[in-house]
Amino acid sequence: KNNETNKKRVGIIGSGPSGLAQLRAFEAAKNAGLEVPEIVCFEKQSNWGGMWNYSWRTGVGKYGEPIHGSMYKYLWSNGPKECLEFSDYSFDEHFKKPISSYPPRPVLFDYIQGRIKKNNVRDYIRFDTTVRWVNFNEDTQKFEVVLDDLKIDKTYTEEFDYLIVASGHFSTPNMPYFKGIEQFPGQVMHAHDFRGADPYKDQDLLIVGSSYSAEDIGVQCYKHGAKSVTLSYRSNPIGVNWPDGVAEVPLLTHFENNIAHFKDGTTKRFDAVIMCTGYQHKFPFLPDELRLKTKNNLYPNHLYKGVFFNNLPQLMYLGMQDQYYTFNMFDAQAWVARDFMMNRLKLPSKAERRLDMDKWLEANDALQTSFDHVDFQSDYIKDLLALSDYPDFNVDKVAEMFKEWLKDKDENILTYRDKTFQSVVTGTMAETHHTEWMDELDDSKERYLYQDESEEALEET
Ligand code: FAD
Ligand code: NA0
Repeated sequence: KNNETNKKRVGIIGSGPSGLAQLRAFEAAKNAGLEVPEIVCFEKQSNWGGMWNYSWRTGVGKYGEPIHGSMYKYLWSNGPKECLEFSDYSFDEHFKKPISSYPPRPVLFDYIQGRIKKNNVRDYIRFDTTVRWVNFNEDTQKFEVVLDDLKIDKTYTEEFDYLIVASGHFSTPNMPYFKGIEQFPGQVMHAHDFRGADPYKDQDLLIVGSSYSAEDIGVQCYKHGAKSVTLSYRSNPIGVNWPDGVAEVPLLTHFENNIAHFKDGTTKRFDAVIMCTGYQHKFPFLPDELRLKTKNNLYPNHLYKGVFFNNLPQLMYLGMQDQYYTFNMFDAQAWVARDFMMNRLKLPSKAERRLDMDKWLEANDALQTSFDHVDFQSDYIKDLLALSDYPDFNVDKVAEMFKEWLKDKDENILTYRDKTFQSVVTGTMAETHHTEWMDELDDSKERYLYQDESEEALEET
């Protein structure tokens, strides 16, 4: 009994892939017979999965909270699934058969849930609960977390010894202003509110930005029948071979009614504008001294090993980096965080941690090409893997796959999702999907997983 009351308490904010990785890490320790702390995970949505839990809503949710989701219909993985595979739960184990390398959102959502559905992990999560504020009490050395139970409209406070921030950072739009935009007669929105290409059929669409959202939303709108797609870049164009109907132009300078003017002096009329201008790291529930302040980059400052807040390592952040690696990186981070919380990993002094971060920040500053970025994040993953018993995987091979992927996109942005890769976890070669991506307009799990079988069955009868 006494032992129970002395148990350390861990609070986790968010049950997206990062928060779920933390729950899984503790579950793995528990299954190995170790005593784990008391864990509570808070999730403001009604279900887990974070970004992968698609919401048709935009603006605010049914309880008036800002909608977290930025994903949309017809979203297919933008990198090979072999680059994000959990090394403790393979795609083979989940789907029981090889699948293609670029599954649609519902299929990856299903995969994320597979390994945790087997245990009672759901019991640790309080859904429809928003973390409203956090205070660190210097006297007790505990976090006082103010929570809103949205369902019954009740505010309460709980204390934790450790706090994990896994609230994501692709949810709060960075929305620039362009002169004359207030007079633009068509729809102007941020990628965060984009829910699918259908409204842009037969329209002339302007997209501002030159990163993943711009590329993917542009290609999707082209695929689903936009009349034209114009991508406007600030620093560098995406620079792939675009099909007829898609073009890249320099930065938008201003609007005159429905005419956009660009830096090179050209103009074009548009029906709608989508700002694919990135997101802000936003933690409205954290006070100044605990808040991570960073832009989207591969090594946010002040996080030792990319996880521990250097001024107060009992505060940990997961998944705050820009991401080549995703699910497997969150796992590697969560395992390290777990070992610290279970006294299996000792951290060096604050000054030593500072030196380590400086080394990484310096390397980060020197990066130039996308290949350099891949290598940097691969080195970071290797560094993490050496610190815990998260099952090792061949990071160099994954890095090669990322580079293949970058080349494939350069070669043909419309067909790269038809390529296949080999798993570093099981050695399984991916299947070719039954329909080429450009012709596949249905992204449901049922069609993705079963259409080929039912077609085969039909042919046999
Ligand atoms: P999230 O998935 O964002 O989850 C954070 C969770 O925290 C959410 O459930 C949220 O509701 C909860 N939360 C936030 N604030 C609070 C609060 N105050 N109180 C309680 N709960 C809170 N990655 C890939 O690997 N492949 C892809 O194809 C891919 N496509 C993407 C497409 C889009 C449009 C976007 C935006 C991202 C994409 N990503 C992709 C990256 C994606 O961010 C990661 O895969 C992953 O979802 C990050 O996990 P996370 O748990 O860190 O954050
Ligand atoms: P993201 O593309 O939403 O991906 C997030 C972009 O915005 C940069 O091109 C930047 O230009 C531009 N930008 C910012 N401010 C601007 C301004 N004032 N004027 C013009 N352009 C501006 O965001 P970022 O941060 O990558 O790029 C911002 C995440 O979502 C990614 O991690 C990605 O993995 C994920 N995602 C995945 C998919 C799929 O898997 C689809 C969409 C998004 P500059 O000048 O700074 O280069 C299918």
